[in-house]
Amino acid sequence: GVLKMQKTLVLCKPDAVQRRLVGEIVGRMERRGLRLVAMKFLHLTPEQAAEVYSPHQGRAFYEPLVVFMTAGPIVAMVWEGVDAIPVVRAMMGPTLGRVAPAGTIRGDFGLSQRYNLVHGSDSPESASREIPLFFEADEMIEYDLDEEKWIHTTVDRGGE
Ligand code: IDP
Ligand code: MG
Repeated sequence: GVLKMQKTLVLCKPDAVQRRLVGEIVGRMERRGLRLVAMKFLHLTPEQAAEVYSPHQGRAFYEPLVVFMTAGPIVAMVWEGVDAIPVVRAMMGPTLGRVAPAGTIRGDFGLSQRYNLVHGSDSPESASREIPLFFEADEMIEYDLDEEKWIHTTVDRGGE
């Protein structure tokens, strides 16, 4: 079929930084075949965290989520790849770590529903809203990875 290249926002949340799991998370994305487009280390203000999670405003977990997301620095990244949005979601596993399957980031490293290590955009619409909250257009680096021709085919090489 036609390959759908997508960009997705990934955050290593404050618990991932504190638990020194950033390299583990980044390494999984690299090894999967995704391509790093942008990355920064930052400490969110409450206003920024509230904006990131504004779709959840009013939910019981919203205020403590903002407190958590501002409790320490985070790593914000954009990753690109074929179907990168659902691929990253599958790599993360479900929200609640203790039911997340082994092999997922949350299932391998977490037990909590709030302290769940990683964020990934859940749809193209979310990615389009979330990426500009962290990155200007000129902070997104487009480049070729020589190995990419071994990661997926292209239409001119017969598709999937
Ligand atoms: P997701 O990160 O798996 O997409 P969402 O439902 O979008 O999960 O919730 C955003 C974040 O809010 C979660 O990753 C988690 O940190 C926190 N959260 C969600 N539901 C709960 C809850 O019931 N208790 C505590 N924290 C929650
Ligand atoms: Mg979500």
